[in-house]
Amino acid sequence: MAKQYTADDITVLEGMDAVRKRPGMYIGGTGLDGLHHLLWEIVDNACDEAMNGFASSITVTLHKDGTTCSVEDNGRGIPVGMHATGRSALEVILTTLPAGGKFDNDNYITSGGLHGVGSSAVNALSSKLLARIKRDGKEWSQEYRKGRPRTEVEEVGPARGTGTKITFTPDVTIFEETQYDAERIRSQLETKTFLNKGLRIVFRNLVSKETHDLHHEGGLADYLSLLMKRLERTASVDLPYFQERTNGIKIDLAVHWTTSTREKILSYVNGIPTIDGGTHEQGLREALLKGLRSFVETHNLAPRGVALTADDLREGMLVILSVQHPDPQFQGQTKGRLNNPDVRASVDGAVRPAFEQWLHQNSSQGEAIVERAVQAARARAAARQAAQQVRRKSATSSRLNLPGKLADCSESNPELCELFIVEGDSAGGSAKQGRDRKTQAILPLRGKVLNAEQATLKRILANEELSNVVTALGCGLGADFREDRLRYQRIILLMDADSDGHHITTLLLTFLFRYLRPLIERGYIYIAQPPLYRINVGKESHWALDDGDREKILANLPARAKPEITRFKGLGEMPPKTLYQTTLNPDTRRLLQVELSDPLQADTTIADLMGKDPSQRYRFIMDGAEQVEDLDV
Ligand code: 28G
Repeated sequence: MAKQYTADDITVLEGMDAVRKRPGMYIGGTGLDGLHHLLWEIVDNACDEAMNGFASSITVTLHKDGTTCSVEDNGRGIPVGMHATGRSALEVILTTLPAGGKFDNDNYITSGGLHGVGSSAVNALSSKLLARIKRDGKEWSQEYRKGRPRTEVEEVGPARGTGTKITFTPDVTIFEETQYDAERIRSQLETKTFLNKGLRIVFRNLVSKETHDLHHEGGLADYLSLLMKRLERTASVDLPYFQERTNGIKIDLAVHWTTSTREKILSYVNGIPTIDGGTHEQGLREALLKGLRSFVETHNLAPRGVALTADDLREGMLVILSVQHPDPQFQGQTKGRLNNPDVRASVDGAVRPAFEQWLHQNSSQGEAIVERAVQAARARAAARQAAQQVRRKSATSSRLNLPGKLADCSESNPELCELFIVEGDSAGGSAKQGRDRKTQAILPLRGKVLNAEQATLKRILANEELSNVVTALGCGLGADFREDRLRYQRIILLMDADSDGHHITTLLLTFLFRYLRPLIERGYIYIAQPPLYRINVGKESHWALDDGDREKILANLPARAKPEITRFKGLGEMPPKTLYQTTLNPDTRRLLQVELSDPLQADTTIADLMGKDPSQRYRFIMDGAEQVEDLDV
């Protein structure tokens, strides 16, 4: 019998059509991100059922076609009984957009207890969706096409247990790409099991016929250990895992103090990464800081002569913080910052007493944290002293005190000036002859560059090469860095294209990272890319950066061409004109801009949030620099 249409049906159709017309508004886009978003919506609902204590296991299946997904939980099962409207709860959940809910409300982030939110959007954007519910000893089934019911809710047989299973196929007419990335699914699911201690998710990939049993009894503590391994960091102190509940929020926390000098907090709210931090991170910082300060006081651990700053106490801290909040408010361009003002005090209030108690029960660990901070404070003080000496020297008469080996440029506006730091006197000579004297300065390095990672600042400044770099730049270093005194806004490392050259580059970057990090952060540091080969064909010259480049160029030459190949053994061998043309001339050279890369971005959940970087950049991962072998001791 034909179904009678009611006003409700019209609303449903309009809602489903609205989603199909503007999918981007509901799931963020129709590319790969949007496609994966469909799956997270359904998975989140299953996780909610688990987090609320009704389900203990979730199975996610990527079917053979690489696009159809199933999610199954063993929770209570979505209710299938009839509403007064003549519609089942199941159908309402799967076909109505939450009014004033998630989709037009900036604040909404996760379902956070609101069941079924988002399933309707998934339904609308699926060419086919099948819901199977087990409840009260029976199994029920309903099928949809593009969000429209194709069948009634039908009883299909008896059932053991309870639960919900949703199988959907993303609509190829909506999505640009419909093949799922299995590794992305696996890693996102694993993050869920870290954030929900004890939760078990089985991921069955029927494309590769692999099954992953994801489960982390230790929750965040396990996550932290994994990160430490990935970062190759070593713990100096580890704080056992904390779990606190206050004012309706739940806080999960794992902390390590590592031997690295960097501080890193990874935070989540309702399982969503808050990459820009927010009030929960503020509260946490305060709690840890005040806790440590009171520990220092009661145990009389304050060092003589140096003050422990907040930065000293937090150096090397690696934290994972996960907060569950019933009504999170997010802020910022990407909604990556938690903004609820009360959370700050709640987190501080919950974490501080727990931390203080731990410190008093584990005072040797506490002392180790303080000892670490004292070392950081001493290093800072030493850096300041040494830098002041350098500055005093250069303040007497800035130009007169420049290193003798520096061939300075005539221009004095730093925005227009470039400094080339060049390996070797002979290359330095060619560069001096070939450069544009108005804007390009050349500083040749002859001796060895010290590995700043393993030397004290005093030794570093006694190293002639590095101290020349510092004086040429004019901006001081460490805590006394003054950007307004910087003499060049482009600093270009020009080394031979061989392993010695790469080694010197790494050593210089290590030094810059440790003592002049703002220069890297501001994008002032570049690496020149001198060619290794010249390939002459008739009157034409091609330049190849490396062997691969050379092969590519040769392959593209006409069959009858007779190329003449010259290999430059070093920059010093290159005629000044050639050096200018290939490496110095701003119109024709290629430079790599150095930028810091956060090793934690290897974490795929965070990588998901970051765009792809189209420009050519040299990502300098500091934790990698510790592997630089020390050639200069
Ligand atoms: C497998 C894929 C995704 C779900 C449930 C369970 C209930 C539910 C879901 O109820 C409507 C609104 C508030 C009661 C709740 C079952 C209470 C009693 C549920 C899922 C009705 C939503 N029995 N499991 N929704 N509530 N799993 N997994 O979506 O009043 S959604």
